[in-house]
Amino acid sequence: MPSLNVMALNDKNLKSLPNNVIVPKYDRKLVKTGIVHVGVGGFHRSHQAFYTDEYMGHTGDLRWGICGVGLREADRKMKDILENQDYLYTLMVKHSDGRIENRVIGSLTNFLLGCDNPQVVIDKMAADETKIVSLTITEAGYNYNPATGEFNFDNPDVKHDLAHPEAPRLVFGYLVAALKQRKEAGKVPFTIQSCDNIQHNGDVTRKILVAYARELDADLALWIEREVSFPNAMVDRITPVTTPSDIEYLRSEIGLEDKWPVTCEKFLQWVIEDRFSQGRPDWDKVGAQFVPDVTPYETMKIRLLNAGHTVLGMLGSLHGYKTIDECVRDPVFAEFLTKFMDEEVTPVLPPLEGIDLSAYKSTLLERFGNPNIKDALSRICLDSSSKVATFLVPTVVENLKRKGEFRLSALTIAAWCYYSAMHADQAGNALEVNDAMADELHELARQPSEGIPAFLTVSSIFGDLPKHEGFVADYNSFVDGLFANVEVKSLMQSVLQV
Ligand code: CS2
Repeated sequence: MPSLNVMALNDKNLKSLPNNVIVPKYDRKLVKTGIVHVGVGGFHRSHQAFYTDEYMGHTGDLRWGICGVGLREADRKMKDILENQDYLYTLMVKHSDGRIENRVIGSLTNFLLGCDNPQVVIDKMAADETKIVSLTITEAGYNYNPATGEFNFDNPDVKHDLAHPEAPRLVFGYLVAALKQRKEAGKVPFTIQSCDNIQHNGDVTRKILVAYARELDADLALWIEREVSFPNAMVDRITPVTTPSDIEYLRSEIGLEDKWPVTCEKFLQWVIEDRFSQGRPDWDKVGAQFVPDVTPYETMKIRLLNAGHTVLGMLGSLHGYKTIDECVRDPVFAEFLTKFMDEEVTPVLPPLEGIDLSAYKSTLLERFGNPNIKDALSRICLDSSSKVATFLVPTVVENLKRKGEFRLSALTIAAWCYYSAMHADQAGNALEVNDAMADELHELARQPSEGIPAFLTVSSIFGDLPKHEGFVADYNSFVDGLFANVEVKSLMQSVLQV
């Protein structure tokens, strides 16, 4: 059999790629850069960059190309790969029946690395052409206390940035420096659009950015508060980590050499508040929704999907499962997830007019069960200190207020305590830990759990939870069980039987 001719991904080869690869429908040379995006990981590339590519192809409105920005040395690999590929990459959409749709995305036009030259990034954000600066910096990147909403000024990088506003390390320094340029030039500001899984992500961004700016320049802080738009949004598309076999599949099965493709599910959703001070792509022409208030959508998504992931991530990891689909194929895990969604989350969700919640929940089970997605629990358990605080604790707090159910959440948090203490599953196999608070949590989780457990006293994550005797009692009994080597699955079964 003749071997497949492998083509490198770049502009020159776009026209000659195999027929089963979808390519941009517009002339990339004509694309202007209207968006600067900080945090070009898998999610940005499967979501906003995809929507924008689709939008430009559908409408021919080419003002909205995206300049990617990475701030840290760790982003250099992405910059180098994208630069070599003329900023093109392949989105591998994995359907649940095994089909893979391969599509080259053309909406990225450039990539700048802040740590190489902060001023270049600041100038790009401040440039007239830039209408939107968008962010996927992860929940942990917001550097705030989810329990109080306050910005963390103790972070050494924040201290550095306040002392060196011309050469910041964190995104807040960049945004404030660029907005300062706009203000001083008498220009209107760009819109700041958060695309992270945080409730009221725009409001949170505004609050912390204004607090940060106030430390540098009170007038600028007032101007930001008054003039800058921070639309809230709900974002959704499950995007697992790219594996070497994804890269190999493209090479050997399709004949395409892409050094960093992105894989994702077919499903996607983007619900956005329509508050953009300098215009925006009509993303609604390609499936996004603009609404006056995104609250019900984001609450539903964060508390069901993201928290559901966390529940499976913690319990599944202890049991020895590796992926989300593996968990939901286990009837005990599937039943546990369903009960968690129905009995702990649903009763405390805000009113959701026009949304069929039962259909949403069954779609979630289907999405989690997609056998081709293989979403690793190690990805789900990354940065758990931010995720538990934003995805799960608000549900527990609401239930405690309303005398609702919380035992499934308590078991999940107990499993996280075990995970943090042992850095291993119940059979002793090492688990990956990737969390800024890992050391602190490791210490606290190992302390004996009589009375108020040390682990729950991290107030930025758990707020007032340790004050609730009922919650603490359940939590302690689960922790005791896990440390006495009662299998996590039998604890789950005992909760399900009640
Ligand atoms: C996941 C999310 O990281 C996580 O814990 O729940 O990345 C999730 O896959 C996305 O929000 C889906 O839209």
